[in-house]
Amino acid sequence: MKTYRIATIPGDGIGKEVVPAGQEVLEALASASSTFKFEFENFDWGGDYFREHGVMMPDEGLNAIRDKDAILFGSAGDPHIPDHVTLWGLRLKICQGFDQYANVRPTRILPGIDGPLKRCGPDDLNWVIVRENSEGEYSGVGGRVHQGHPIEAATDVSIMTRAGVERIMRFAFRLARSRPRKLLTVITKSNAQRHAMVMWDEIARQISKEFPDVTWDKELVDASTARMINHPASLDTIVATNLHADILSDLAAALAGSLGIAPTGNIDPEHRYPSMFEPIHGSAFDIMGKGLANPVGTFWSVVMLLEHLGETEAAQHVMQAIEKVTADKSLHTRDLGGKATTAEVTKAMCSLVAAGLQRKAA
Ligand code: NAD
Ligand code: K
Ligand code: MN
Repeated sequence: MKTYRIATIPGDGIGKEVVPAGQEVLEALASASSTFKFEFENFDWGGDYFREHGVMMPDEGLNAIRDKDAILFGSAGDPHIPDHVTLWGLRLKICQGFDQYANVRPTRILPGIDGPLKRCGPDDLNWVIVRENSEGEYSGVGGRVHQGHPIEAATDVSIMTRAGVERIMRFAFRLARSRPRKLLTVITKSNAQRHAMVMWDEIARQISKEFPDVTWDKELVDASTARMINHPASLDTIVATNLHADILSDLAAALAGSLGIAPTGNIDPEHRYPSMFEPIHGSAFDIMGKGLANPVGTFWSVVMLLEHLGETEAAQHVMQAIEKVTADKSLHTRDLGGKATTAEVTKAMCSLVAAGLQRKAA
């Protein structure tokens, strides 16, 4: 029996509601499996930890989770602490500390969910957005001078390296090749950003030569927002910079029905460090502590975690259970127009997951 060691980091807000829900699903899965189990360790990092210790996570925190097989994360963001402090002090510290340079965001319309687009069914919207997750606009380099004075100036420098762009392009082309349509759209803004983005385009062209079986095109980021809405079926795999993909993937999640459903993986494709899986949403201050959080984004993140561990069959089981849950409107939370609570959805999900495996074993 294999044991996977999982770090859970709920963080703040509804992260504290959806991560335990995701853990319950993994426990239900393990209880019905004869080939693997999980060993969880929970880390109480986040806003409360900050109030007590002055930091979002301890300095030696990365060492405490370095030898885990994967991390299940909730959200960093507290109503009483500036967002840049919570983000850089926790989530980005882990992403950058473990060089999780590929952020992968699958998007599709699940059964039972009505997206806002007319005439757009499940077959018309099936994307994976690859976000560069280690540099670019979120490099953290910059500063402010003459703070508060009329002559104040501030910079956030976007740094792109050849090595950084080459590895994310190669990752995206490889992912596109693994999908049936073998189609990649490279998002750019090289008309206005005439240095780094021009290099980005050149590297895309260069790497494409390694993947002659992948069809690819290039699109300016502003135009791509319109394309996502007007011609969703023309897209499949998408690669974009840290900032552009951050924005496009929230749009993608909304087009697929709700921010509460969308998952993501912060992945170290070389498996040098643990990868981290999380719903794409944040702390959702407006609904926290009320049992209204949709846990489906976390369940889907659990699917990605299982895929990353190589547990493909278990991942498929959990995905099938998710699709049964979303197909049942009585299990829709308020963001989907329903009345179900986080706990009700989680309970239904756990019994489906356990039952599915038992049937398989019988
Ligand atoms: P948000 O994702 O927290 O919320 C946006 C809207 O979507 C809210 O109306 C919220 O109620 C709704 N929503 C989000 N997730 C939902 C779910 N699972 N079920 C039902 N409704 C859901 O984004 P925000 O309001 O911009 O940010 C709030 C805080 O979260 C900020 O501090 C921000 O920095 C942080 N944040 C963190 C992450 C992360 O840790 N990865 C990501 C985004 C935002
Ligand atoms: K999150
Ligand atoms: Mn975001």
